[in-house]
Amino acid sequence: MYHETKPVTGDYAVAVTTSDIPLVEKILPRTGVLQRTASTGKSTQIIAANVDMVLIVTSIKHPEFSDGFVCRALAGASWKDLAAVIVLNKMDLCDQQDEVLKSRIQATYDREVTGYPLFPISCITGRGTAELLRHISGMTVVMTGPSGAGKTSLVKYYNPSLDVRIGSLNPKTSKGKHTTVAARLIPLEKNTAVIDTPGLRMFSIDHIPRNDIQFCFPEFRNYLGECRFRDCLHLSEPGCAVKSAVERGSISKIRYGKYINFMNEKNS
Ligand SMILES: Nc1nc2c(ncn2[C@@H]2O[C@H](COP(=O)(O)OP(=O)(O)OP(=O)(O)O)[C@@H](O)[C@H]2O)c(=O)[nH]1
Ligand SMILES: [Mg+2]
Ligand SMILES: [Zn+2]
Repeated sequence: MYHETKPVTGDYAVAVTTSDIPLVEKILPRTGVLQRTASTGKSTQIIAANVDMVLIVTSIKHPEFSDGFVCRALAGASWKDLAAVIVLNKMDLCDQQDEVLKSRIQATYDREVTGYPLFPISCITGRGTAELLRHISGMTVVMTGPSGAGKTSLVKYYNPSLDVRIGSLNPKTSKGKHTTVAARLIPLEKNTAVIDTPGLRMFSIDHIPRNDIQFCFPEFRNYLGECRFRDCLHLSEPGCAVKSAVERGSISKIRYGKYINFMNEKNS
């Protein structure tokens, strides 16, 4: 049966099931949509629909942590009013030296600073996985992250009987090999479901209008409206309350730096 909208993972649909292959008749209205700009840069791609939360799955190393990826994905979630958490996987690979980076990441993103819960976990030792499962209990969540961060390993950890492919990393680059090729919803216990998705090279946010980027940084919200100019974009305007907060250390310099990058990209 013909319908204009293509179903995406997480959709609810009305389907006719009189034959072996169900025919989708109608896709029900979507809530909680995670989007990014497609790699062609031309259209917006829906990663998953009807989700309650986004898990940004990353690692400190193998692959290396990227503030750019995390800030883009956080902005993408925030723009669609989706709650997000940062999952720092592969903590078993971290030694004393990596603790410095872990503390820095915590200081940049953690709940008190930026408003995002951060879960250091390991799919090998199980560290932090029970806390994360409690946090997503009863929800449908979508995972996004770079290839090789361990998204599929995490669903496999929660549901060991699952038939899924886990890929090795490229030994030279420590990046993944884009093992997962399609998004898939995996039911876990107690009305909880996780959507596993293919790893991304970049979480592109070209679809967010330039003037809206400021609203995608929740830690800016207390200061918006306090700038000298009503149309302040918090770049180099005098009397900017956001910039003062950065200078006082109330907003992370790294996060503000990403804001500037995103704004500059939209100029070019
Ligand atoms: N040491 C360690 N390795 C892990 C952990 N989690 C996953 N891995 C390894 O990381 C590699 C990539 O895991 P995947 O689960 O396929 O990663 P992915 O994020 O699903 O990758 P894509 O499907 O390509 O996006 C595999 O070799 C896993 O065994 C972990 O907590 N610790
Ligand atoms: Mg995968
Ligand atoms: Zn300002």
